[in-house]
Amino acid sequence: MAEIPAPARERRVGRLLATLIVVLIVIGGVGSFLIARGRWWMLPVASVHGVEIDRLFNTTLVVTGIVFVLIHVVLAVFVWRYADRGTGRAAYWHDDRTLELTYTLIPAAVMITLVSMGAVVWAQVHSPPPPDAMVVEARGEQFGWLFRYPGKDGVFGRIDPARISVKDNPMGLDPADPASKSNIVTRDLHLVLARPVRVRIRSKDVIHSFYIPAFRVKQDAVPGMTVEIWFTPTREGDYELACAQLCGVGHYIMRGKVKVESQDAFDTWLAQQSH
Ligand SMILES: [Cu+2]
Repeated sequence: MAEIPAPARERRVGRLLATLIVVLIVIGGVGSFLIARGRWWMLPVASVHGVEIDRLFNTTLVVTGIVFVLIHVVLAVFVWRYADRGTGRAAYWHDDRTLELTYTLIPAAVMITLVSMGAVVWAQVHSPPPPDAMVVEARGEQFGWLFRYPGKDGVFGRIDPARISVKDNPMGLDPADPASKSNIVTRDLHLVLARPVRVRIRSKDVIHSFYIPAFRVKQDAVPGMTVEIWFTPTREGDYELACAQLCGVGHYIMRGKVKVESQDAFDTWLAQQSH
């Protein structure tokens, strides 16, 4: 058998290695996607807005996924097909108007479509809350969450940071304000099923972030500001509130409990909370 010339042998080894790499990448990509979906995928959605956000997320993932695969297939085909055989010269030209317009306009159209879809959902999420929404305040601190319900009169009393006392007055309610009397301060967040809720988010010290993964809700809590968000829980149950902003050594324990329940159960619970 005639010996294979060196360049041809190298090419064959190169192609074998390329095939191996492509196969490994495909196995690794598909495998890790499946494992991630089973283990670390997003929690089942439990809010009205969350459904739209998930749809947007999946659309973006599919579109960018297709582009990613296509580009790498084209790259692999070119490496394979046009590998240097030790003969000839590479072609060179510039100024190809059609090509340049194509690779500019198509990605621009795709990006503008995705961004517009995102803007629509963003506008929904940040639209004014329905008038019948209940109101609750959430305050982050190093390291935990505190909630305040306005009580019967529906008014939040004045807060005075100088009055904050861990034991007696963690929220810093000002007793001089009559509206403070009916305010109810709690350690857990209870919400009513299918009832929109407006959350006034504040911080006592540094920047925290109010994050309830199951509701697809995430909003920074900024000291000196009250930031409002609203959403509507759609499933009864217990959920987790996390801080999504690295806020200090105890960041990891900033875990709050959220319970979504019927209006009756909520009223009973609220009545049991001390003022
Ligand atoms: Cu925090």
